[in-house]
Amino acid sequence: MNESLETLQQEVLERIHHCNSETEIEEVRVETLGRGGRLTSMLRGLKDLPAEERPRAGEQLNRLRKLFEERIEDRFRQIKEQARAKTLKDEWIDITLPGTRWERGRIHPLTLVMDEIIDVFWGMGFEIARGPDIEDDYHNFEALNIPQDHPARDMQDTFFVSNGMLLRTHTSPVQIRTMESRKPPLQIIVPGAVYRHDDDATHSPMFHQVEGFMVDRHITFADLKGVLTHVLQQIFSQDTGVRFRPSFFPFTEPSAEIDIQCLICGGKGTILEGQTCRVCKATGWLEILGAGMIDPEVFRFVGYDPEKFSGFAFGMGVERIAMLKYGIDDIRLFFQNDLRFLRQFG
Ligand code: FA5
Repeated sequence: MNESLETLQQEVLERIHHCNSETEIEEVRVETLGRGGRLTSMLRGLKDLPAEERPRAGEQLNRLRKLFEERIEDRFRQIKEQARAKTLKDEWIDITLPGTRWERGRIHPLTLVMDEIIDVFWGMGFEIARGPDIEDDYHNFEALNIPQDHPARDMQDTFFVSNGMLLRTHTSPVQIRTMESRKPPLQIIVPGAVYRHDDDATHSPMFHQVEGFMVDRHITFADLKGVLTHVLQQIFSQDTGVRFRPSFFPFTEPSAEIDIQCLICGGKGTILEGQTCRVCKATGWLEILGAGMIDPEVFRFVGYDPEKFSGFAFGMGVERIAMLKYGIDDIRLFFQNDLRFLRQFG
């Protein structure tokens, strides 16, 4: 017994000493002190010993149990401490380092201007309507009185998709879609993206328009002038020069183009040291709007009686307005996502 106790003590202490994880130490504990453990079995065997040997053997076995329990607990604590020290070392954080600065996003200048335009019209009681960016030929051209092979189609270089579908070249098709499904009186604006095969300092292949139209009995060109003058004076300032020029659109008669005095060169046509103004191309004016009285032909397409109803419509270029408002001389800046540019707004 003495010898086997000594061997047991040696073996178990050795194993405890070499344990490197909580799992390993738990294994040793179960194998030694658990229900079927080696020491537990020996304790159970006490009853089979001759009565005179029992007290001494019992004392030795209990001493061993106490020793094992203490050592297991010590080793367990050591392993935990080592693990904690390793975590602290591996996950060390220098709390004196400056934190990461999260930059606050800003609203894109075009969104700012778009929201401002919408606000002005909203204040005048206009509703907002939307339509698809991928349009059919009928709504983008035909119903706007631009038949196949009509030279007016050349006014807007079109991106065709397939099967007669195209990227809408203007927001005017939403006039048709709205009038097809609703009856006058109507007072609507249509903000949205439009697409044309155009690309230079004042033309972008994707740009934004706000379409607007008002249809009722007795709407006149004076209403058109009144609404647009008020809107432009709200967006710019009361003293900004606005001019209406006769023009042509197949879907309005009479038609006008509306220019605003170039705010980049102050209407002079030249900037610093006599350099030609790139934005207004030395004219002192920049076209921002097309407008007119809705052509009776368009009313016929949507089933309105042109004898009863009249209306005006307009389409304004949002980028052009933003360029004038913020003094930007190249439309492409809006789409380059250069943070140095975008940080200046909002
Ligand atoms: C039209 O698109 C007509 N649908 C507007 C209209 C609506 C007239 C209702 C009558 C009644 P226009 O092609 O002129 O018209 O374009 C309107 C405005 O969009 C222009 O005044 C200009 O400000 C802007 N624009 C046109 N092409 C571009 C372009 N490539 N990039 C940026 N802005 C543009």
